[in-house]
Amino acid sequence: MARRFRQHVLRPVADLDGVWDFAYLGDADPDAVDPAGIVFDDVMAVPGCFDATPAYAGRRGLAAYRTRVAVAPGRQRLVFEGVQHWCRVLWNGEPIRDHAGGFTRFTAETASAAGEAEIVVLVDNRFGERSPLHLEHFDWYHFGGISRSVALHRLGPVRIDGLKIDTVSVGDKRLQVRLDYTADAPATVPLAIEVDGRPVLAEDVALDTAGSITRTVEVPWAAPWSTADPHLSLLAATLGGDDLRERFGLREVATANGRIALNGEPVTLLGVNRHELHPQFGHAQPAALLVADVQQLKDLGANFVRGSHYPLDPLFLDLCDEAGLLVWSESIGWQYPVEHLTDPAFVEAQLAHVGEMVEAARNHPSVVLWGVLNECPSWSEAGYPVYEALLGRLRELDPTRPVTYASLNAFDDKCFDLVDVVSANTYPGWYFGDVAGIPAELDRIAAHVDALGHGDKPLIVSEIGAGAVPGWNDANGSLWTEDYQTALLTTVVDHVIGHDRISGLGIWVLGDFRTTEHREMLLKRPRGVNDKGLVDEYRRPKQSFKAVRERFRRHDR
Ligand code: ADA
Repeated sequence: MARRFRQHVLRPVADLDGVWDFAYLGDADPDAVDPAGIVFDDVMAVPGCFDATPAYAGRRGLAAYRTRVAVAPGRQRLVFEGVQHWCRVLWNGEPIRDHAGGFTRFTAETASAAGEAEIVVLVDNRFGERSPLHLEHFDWYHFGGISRSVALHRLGPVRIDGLKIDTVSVGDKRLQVRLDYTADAPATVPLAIEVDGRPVLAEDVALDTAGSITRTVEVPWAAPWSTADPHLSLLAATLGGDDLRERFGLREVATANGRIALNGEPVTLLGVNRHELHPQFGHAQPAALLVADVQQLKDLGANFVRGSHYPLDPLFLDLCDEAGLLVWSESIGWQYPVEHLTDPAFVEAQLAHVGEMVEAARNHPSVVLWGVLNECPSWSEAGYPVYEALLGRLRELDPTRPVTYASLNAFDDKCFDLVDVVSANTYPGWYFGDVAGIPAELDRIAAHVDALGHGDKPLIVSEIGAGAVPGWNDANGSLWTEDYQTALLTTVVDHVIGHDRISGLGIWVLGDFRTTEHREMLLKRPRGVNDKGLVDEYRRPKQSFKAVRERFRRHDR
């Protein structure tokens, strides 16, 4: 899979990306499908979204993907970086894993004899019980398919299953490294850790059949990671014949006196929300597009990007690490209704999904904030325990980063006491009020948050924006024109830059993107597209891009 470094050198890994056999099974029930009877009469790219291709555009149903791979005997682990929305993995006709969620890495394991193995993945992009995290009314198109890379790992008797690298102290250049492992049997094996090719630890360790090893190591040569100088290091761990490498940056993120601080320095987040969507690729972002998006963010003068509204491609995070961009990583969500939010099956699925998000993104220095549940009922008593559970899980999994969520309406919100950073979505000048009223509205939100007693927490305006049909203007400068969008966004940026209370801005949104097929939403979205982008869905800049860029860049200097 496309990453900016190799994760395994010792462990044999086969890249399964390419073109797989494909069959569209439509209304079929996955439990009733006989894998031997599937007629694979087509092909599909992996990674790829089948319903982003012309032949299957707009289809919702079950699809089957198949590939064959030569395997050496022993334990095999398939690693999926993301499948939309639900899938069942079959190895030589036997189901070995079901997964719901999309956007996160999961694995499927089996033991196999030598020879050729057939891998079939049943992929379902329908809404319903199997996919409690996806609801049709969300404001984006839920493309389906094996949307991120797939690899096959051959496992030995000892496996490194995870590596967590935390900065203990930037000043003392000290790290805490936690290595999670599984082993076929208790054994004493050598453990070695190198950072940037220099040995920092070598010892024998007694392993159980599963456990964690935590050590503190020092990296005196490593420079801190910052937005201006995003210095990165590579840590390589080997344990009893297996290995895993992760890249990290020495950096600390904290909140104090109403600001976010990076390595002790207050930083104002200036940037955008970003969807991983494209008319031709759906959620499967080619590397060229991820590189282009990062170029565009840098060109804009942004230092911040919110992954709205789901976990981002690992390669995008690698590129943000290198570019010194600050990322809000968010679990999937969009205005879940109270009754859905409080369904135990949903909460269970969200907790698992949040765990997968953290596992995949925790070593990226660019990720400075964890977020959950965009615009959900944080105004309701019933919603509170769900926010508490998910934010609590984030803190438990990673106490080193602040947590937040984007509130639908700051004035009704009941969950701000649960976060480190208060984030408010608001659309003055678009869904209500006018452009002239924007500064007063933002100040009103800040004053309200302070009056609630959260004056010490940083405040981010996590969404604000206006629709603009690309290329459209009229003599009145009305809604949907590029002129109107530009006037609104420049008013916002001019007010937020230098504001003593607002410490972050996420413009809604970097690029236009296809909205859902839900009629109520479609009627509010010309061309079926949410067109609040600074660039259109093919990343062609609108007038507002240039105006915002001029302001963000001026601030940078
Ligand atoms: C909300 C939501 C976004 C988008 C936006 C809009 O704030 O969080 O995903 O739907 O509104 O364009 O109206």
